[in-house]
Order: sequence, then C-alpha cells, then structure tokens
Amino acid sequence: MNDGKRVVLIGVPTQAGTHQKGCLMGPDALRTAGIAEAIRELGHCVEDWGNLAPASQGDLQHANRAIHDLGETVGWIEAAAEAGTRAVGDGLFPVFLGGDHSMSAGTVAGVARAAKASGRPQFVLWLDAHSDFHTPDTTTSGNLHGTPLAYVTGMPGFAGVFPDLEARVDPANVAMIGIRSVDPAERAALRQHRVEVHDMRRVDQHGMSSLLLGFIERVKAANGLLHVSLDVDFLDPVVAPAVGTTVPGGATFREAHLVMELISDSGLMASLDVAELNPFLDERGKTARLMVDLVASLFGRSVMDRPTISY
Ligand code: 4U7
Ligand code: MN
Ligand code: MN
Ligand code: MN
Repeated sequence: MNDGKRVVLIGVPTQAGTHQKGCLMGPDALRTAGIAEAIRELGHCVEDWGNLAPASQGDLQHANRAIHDLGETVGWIEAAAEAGTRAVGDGLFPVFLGGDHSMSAGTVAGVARAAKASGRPQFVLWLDAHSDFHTPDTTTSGNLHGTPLAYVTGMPGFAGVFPDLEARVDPANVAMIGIRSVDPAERAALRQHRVEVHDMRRVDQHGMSSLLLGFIERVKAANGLLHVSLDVDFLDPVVAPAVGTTVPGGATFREAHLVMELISDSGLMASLDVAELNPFLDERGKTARLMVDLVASLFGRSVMDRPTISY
C-alpha cells in the first residue's frame, strides 16, 4: 500500500569529492540494477532526468592544500541544488543517484531551499559509517565527501568556498545512524552543536527501531520534511563491498531493511540520496542490487511482497 508518489531520478555522477575513482559509474549501475522498475512496481510514477553535467568552476584553490577538485565539486553542488529545488517545486520526489557524498552538499541545500519556501522545517537522516562533518579548514584528507553535513547545517568555514546557503538545516533537525568513524575535529563540532549521533554501539545496545522511531516522532511533531541520505558504507562491507571507504561493523542486511521499512511506514520522507556506490569495487553487481532493494523498501515494498532474492 502506498500513496503513489511522482518520483524523479537525478544522476549526480561526481567523484571529485574523493581520491578513489569509480563513483562516476554509480548512477548508471543503479539504473542497470533496475531502480526505476523497482519503484514503479510499487505503484509510483518514475521519470528520469538523466545525469547532471555541470561546468567546472575552474581550478579553485583553498588555504588547506589537502583539498582537491574544489572547482569541480562546486559545479556539482550548484547543479544538484538547482535540480533539487526544481524537482520539489514541481511536486516531484527527487531520488539523487550518486556519485560520491559531496553531492549531498547540493542535494540537501536544494531541497532545504524548497522546504523553506513551503514553510515546513527540513529534517535530515544521515545513514553512514562517517559523520561527514568536516569543514574545509578541518579536513586532513582533503576529500570533500567528508564535508556535506557540516556545510548544509551552516558550520563556519564554507563562506567563499562552497555556494552561499539560502536555507540552512538546523543541526537539531539532524540524526545520524550507523556511525563508526568520526575524526577529532568532527567530534568536537558534533558535541558543540548537540547533533543526534547514534553510533553502532548504540545500535547494538538499543536496536535500530527505538533509535529511529524517536527521531521520526520528532519529525512528525514538527510537521517536517524528511531528507534521507544513504551512504553505501552505512552497511557492513560484507554485504555492501562496493564502496571506497569501508569500515567494519556496519548495519546488517536486515537492520538496513528495517530502517527503510520504518521510514516508509512513517510517510515522512520527501527526498533521498543514494551515495558513494563505486561499481568498480563491486562483486557481480551485488551492492548495486542491494541498494535498489533498500530503495524498494523505502518506497513501500514489504517482506511478504519481496521477490525471492539471492545475492
Ligand atoms: B563519506 C574521513 F578521514 N573522515 O574526512 C575523511 F576518515 O562520504 C572519511 O562518509 C570521510 O564516505 C568519508 O576523509 C566520507 C576519514
Ligand atoms: Mn558519507
Ligand atoms: Mn561514509
Ligand atoms: Mn565513502
């Protein structure tokens, strides 16, 4: 059962935010694994805007010499934000196909801008091994896929580096689940801004459902719009190997599906990122197919409906 959403697929094949090559194939691998068909099968309409193709902003430099591909990243951010705002403005549900996670600096900025215009607060659920809460000044790897959440919540250090934000997400409206790799500068900022961080130890102790339902209640009470940002490395690398930044001890197959099923039941999700899929590192399409199945759960597929699957 579902309410027949109008979904638009938007490919954001950037790999500028990481040193590992391969994420540029992510959107096409998700299409090959049948993402449009899986959503359509559940009774939704799906259109596909293809892949964004922004112009690079040139060779932008930053005082932090570790940062690389800044001009290209800014181009992707602007294009993704533009597409996100347009999709929501057209009454569509955007599903952004990544691309490394730097894309979410644009996708979240874009949907938050549309949310502001509608007068409803924007909430973000960040499903990831990492907190992605670096600023351009604190990143030591220089990989900008470690910065999107700090940017969209308005942390200092982005002025004149990334585009000016038209609507920032209140850090109080963010929850992260699955976390197991946080750098010291990120930890300090997350504590200072009291971000709701559910690391894997909390998942082990309390279970996915109680942690997630607490956040969902907050979104519901505020009549908020929920953006879900799903990084492949939220999952354990044993079930999802196609990612450049593997961290052991991630969500299991069923824990991940349960998160998607609970979000689907809530009816609150308004936009989605599927980020960080690196098909070059996959095993016979296993991770791409798992991501498509998780998206199907997000759009209402239940265990009893699920076709017989084997990976
Ligand atoms: B991802 C890291 F140092 N924190 O900044 C960094 F551990 O989008 C990883 O979540 C960032 O995959 C990972 O490079 C970004 C590192
Ligand atoms: Mn990430
Ligand atoms: Mn990650
Ligand atoms: Mn990663």
